[in-house]
Amino acid sequence: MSETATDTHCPYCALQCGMGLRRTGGAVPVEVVERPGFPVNLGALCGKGSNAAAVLAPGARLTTPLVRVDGELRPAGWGEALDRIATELSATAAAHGRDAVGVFGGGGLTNEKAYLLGKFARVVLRTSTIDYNGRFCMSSAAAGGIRAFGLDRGLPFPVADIPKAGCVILVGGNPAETMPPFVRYLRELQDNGGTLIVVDPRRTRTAELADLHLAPRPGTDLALALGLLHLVVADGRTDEAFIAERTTGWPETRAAAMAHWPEHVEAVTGVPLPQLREAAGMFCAAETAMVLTARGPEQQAKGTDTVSAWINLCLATGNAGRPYAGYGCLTGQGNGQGGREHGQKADQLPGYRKLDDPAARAHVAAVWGVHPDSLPGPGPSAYELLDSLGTSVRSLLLMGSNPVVSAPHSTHIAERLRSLDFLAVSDVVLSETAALADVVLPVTQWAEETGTLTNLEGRVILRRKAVDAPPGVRSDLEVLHALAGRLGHGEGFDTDAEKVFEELRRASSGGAADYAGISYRRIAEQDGVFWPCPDGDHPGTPRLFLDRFATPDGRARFTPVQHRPAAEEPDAEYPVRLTTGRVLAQYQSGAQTRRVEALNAAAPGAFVELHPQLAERLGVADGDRVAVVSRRGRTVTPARLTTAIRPDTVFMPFHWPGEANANVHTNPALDPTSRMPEFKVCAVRLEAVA
Ligand SMILES: Nc1nc2c(c(=O)[nH]1)N[C@H]1C(S)=C(S)[C@@H](COP(=O)(O)OP(=O)(O)OC[C@H]3O[C@@H](n4cnc5c(=O)[nH]c(N)nc54)[C@H](O)[C@@H]3O)O[C@H]1N2
Ligand SMILES: Nc1nc2c(c(=O)[nH]1)N[C@H]1C(S)=C(S)[C@@H](COP(=O)(O)OP(=O)(O)OC[C@H]3O[C@@H](n4cnc5c(=O)[nH]c(N)nc54)[C@H](O)[C@@H]3O)O[C@H]1N2
Ligand code: SF4
Ligand SMILES: [Mo]
Repeated sequence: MSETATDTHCPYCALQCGMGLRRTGGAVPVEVVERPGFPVNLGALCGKGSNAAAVLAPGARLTTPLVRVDGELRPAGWGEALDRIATELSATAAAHGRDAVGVFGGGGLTNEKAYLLGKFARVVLRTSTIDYNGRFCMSSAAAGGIRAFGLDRGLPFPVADIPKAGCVILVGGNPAETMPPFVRYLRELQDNGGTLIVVDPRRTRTAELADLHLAPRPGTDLALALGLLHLVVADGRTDEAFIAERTTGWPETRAAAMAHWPEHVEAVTGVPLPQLREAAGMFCAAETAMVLTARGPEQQAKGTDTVSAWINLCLATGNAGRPYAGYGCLTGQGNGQGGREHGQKADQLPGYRKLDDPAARAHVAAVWGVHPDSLPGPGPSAYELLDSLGTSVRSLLLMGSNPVVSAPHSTHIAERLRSLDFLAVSDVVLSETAALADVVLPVTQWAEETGTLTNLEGRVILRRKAVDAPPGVRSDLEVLHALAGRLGHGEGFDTDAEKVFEELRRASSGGAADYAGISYRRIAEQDGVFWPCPDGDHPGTPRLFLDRFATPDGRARFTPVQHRPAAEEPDAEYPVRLTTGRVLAQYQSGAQTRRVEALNAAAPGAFVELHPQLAERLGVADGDRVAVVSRRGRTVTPARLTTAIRPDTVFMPFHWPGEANANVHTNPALDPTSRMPEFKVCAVRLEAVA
């Protein structure tokens, strides 16, 4: 009997491609089918999406709780596992204080889960120690956006607006591998006569499409943006009317840019001056233009200032606050956007409210039925939290992240996790981090549950349940409900996602990310609703800032910024820059995608990408094993030779654990504002391995 497909979305990245799921009755219980009607991807999926169902098979995933006994993880009942967690978390709080209990969340969690996890930390554990992996993802873009516009939403316009711009500068993003269906919008831009400039130290598949590719040294995007602004000012191409009417702070920013001579910028970035001039010319020639950043410029210890520098370029040329123009960030994880709006971030309450704002505390405390003074204050950022494990933080509840593979200086973080008194992990698979836990909880996945996520456009979409989970598996919401109950909070932790969403609507009401007018019914009827949407009659807000920016005076703020070197520059001992990122067929720490045969066939293992000139000096041929050595450790992987990378730079993807793990090397130097680690540049040397 053939059955109609359930409309839902891919479990992976922030594009949240629409897909259909049809039940099979087999070991892989559903198959992925096209959902051509969803406007963002129009039926297209990448290989991760089309193969997503494989991880639903019982053989690929966890189906029973595990509890560590005599040093080994053994199958256990849910009662025993939950009792153990509740007992250990209480014991830690009693012995070391409430902040010694930590919570670590993930940007892949639905809005409902992220909301309830934050509430669990603040109301049940009453700990300030909560943050999430989104800190490693878009935190610099968020900080830069708030600084300039008073609000952070990845893209302030729908993706379908991108082809209508005259010029797009894409800085440090490789959507041809990280969001393939998105590439259609870049192609349409060019078909419409618009130009695409890609800034990346590597000539990626995305850079191949560009009209102009700038290949700076990793970590020099801030200088590059200042150089472009300098050229724009020197050529008299600023939009003085826009600057006067809609911005503040231009004189200081103008002065800062004028101090950065293009010749100096050429020397710092390695981008030839004629290319800088060409880029500035293309950007200014367009009627409307956009700058889009992704992790390349953001994952730096100066990521926030770098984002500000690119926003300054937009503001100076009048490319903000009007249609088909502006600055946007391509968010990363499935719910990278919503995950930072509803309270799992160290400094935030639901609705993108600030935890240190008395009015915000009063509003949310009223929804939660607690006294505002009982809410803890802001806590440490993700890396600082992980770094303090085993010292000030003694027990950790982790939901939706695999930091053993994905955190910077990963060997250090693995050691910190091992030194905890107690670690509980809820996951769908036995990740490298779950393997270190004292208790592992097997939870339901995307196709087995309902919930909302907010995509890179700020569009709130609905994940629909298509199939029952195997017996023995429970949802994250059920986990939080059960733990809250054991810790004295029988009420206020619903297990029904829609009921949690109804509470989230009230908690977010009046906040910057206002979801009050969004309902499951409206999302289904409208193919998603864009926040802010303050009431049921409000249509939602696909385009932000058209009339005013979200600052107190309604004007966008310039921020004067200065270039500075990376936290770790090459020297005689470590002469090469290492940068890191992604490949098409693997997702993040690989916890899910390394369990999918088709994806492993396409991307079977780690490698280090280097230029033939560098390889020749080392005496290394394509495929040879090469050691990469940094101040933090050593990895051995095959060499992949390509002329597409700068000869002074090497690249490693971070999807694999162990001796191939790129994060053995990455430098946990943090951005002072966003607390983003410097994933995108550190110093290494390479050695041929016999
Ligand atoms: N296949 C796949 N897709 C994914 C993911 C995945 O793991 N795999 N993860 C998702 C998530 S969470 C995210 S955050 C996004 C990330 O999406 P992207 O930002 O597109 O991905 P990255 O590969 O991290 O980085 C993009 C590019 O930055 C370049 N780069 C490195 N250093 C620098 C630098 O200093 N300056 C500049 N300008 N560029 C630099 C790299 O060469 C790389 O090509 O992808 C999402 N989609
Ligand atoms: N060197 C280097 N390191 C990086 C980056 C880089 O560019 N370079 N990028 C950084 C970025 S942008 C990101 S976003 C991080 C991501 O890094 P991680 O946080 O490690 O991301 P994932 O691998 O997606 O881990 C998610 C885990 O949660 C599980 N999971 C999935 N869905 C659910 C759910 O609904 N509930 C529960 N309980 N578990 C679930 C998955 O099985 C997986 O084990 O990596 C960062 N690390
Ligand atoms: S682009 Fe992202 S959301 Fe779309 S199918 Fe691929 S991983 Fe899934
Ligand atoms: Mo990310």
